[in-house]
Amino acid sequence: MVVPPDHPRYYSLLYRERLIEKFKEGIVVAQGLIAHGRGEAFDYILGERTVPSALKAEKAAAALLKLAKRPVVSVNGNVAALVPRELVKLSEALGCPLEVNLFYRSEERAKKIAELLEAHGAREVLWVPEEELPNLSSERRKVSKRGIATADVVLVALEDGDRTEALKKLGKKVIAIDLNPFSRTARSADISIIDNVIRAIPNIIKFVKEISYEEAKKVLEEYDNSLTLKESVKEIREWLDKMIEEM
Ligand code: PTJ
Repeated sequence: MVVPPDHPRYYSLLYRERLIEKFKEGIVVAQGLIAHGRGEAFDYILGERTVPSALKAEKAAAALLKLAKRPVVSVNGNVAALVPRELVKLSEALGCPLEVNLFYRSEERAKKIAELLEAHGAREVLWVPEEELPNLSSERRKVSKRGIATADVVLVALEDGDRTEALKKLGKKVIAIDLNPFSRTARSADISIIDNVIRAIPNIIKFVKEISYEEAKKVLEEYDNSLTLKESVKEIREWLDKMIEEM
């Protein structure tokens, strides 16, 4: 379907079309369409914008990624469909690999996602797992030796809480992008970005390019994830109060 550019919900409809297209191509799973709907609902009550607390978390994420020795960006079906070019730009800015890691894993699907990222210019996409994470029974346990298995910082988006907890048990730092501030992922990550991946990834790229090593250290020293997470819920409350006043 061609989305009319003057439609008031143009971008929302455009991203839906993109997900459906990638669903038909076998990149996104049907469950991913449902997950996107939940994300849209949270985005709506955030005002479909990057709230101040999310921007703070995005800067902290850029700082942590910049200071990491072996960062890696984990990619699932939805993220690959929504922001393939931006994922490639982020991996280039950090000089780190992209790793396909799927909850509903099949080799065919993992390969298709890697090919999509390569078609957008990715130089290194890890998609053949050689190892398994302990403390995790889902397909997400399958990881690459040169990627998540040996990474010190892992960026994940649209995740289940189990893997975040398993990664943390291994001593890795986890940055999670999730529109739901109440999710287990958001509550267990080291840095929780309550924002749409569509806005979050470009913001992180911008901060990675701008921030110096000295500033990165300072940003992390001052950053408090639990406080930032609480602020995001307060920002939802303020937005809803504003909506009530306008009714
Ligand atoms: O591609 P696969 O096989 O790895 O499967 C991917 C899905 C998304 C199906 C899988 O990870 C899943 O089931 O995720 P959940 O448990 O539904 O969690 C998804 C979370 O992401 C929810 O908390 C949503 O609110 C949130 N979310 C949805 N869309 C976005 C989002 N967060 C940020 N940006 C979005 N665009």
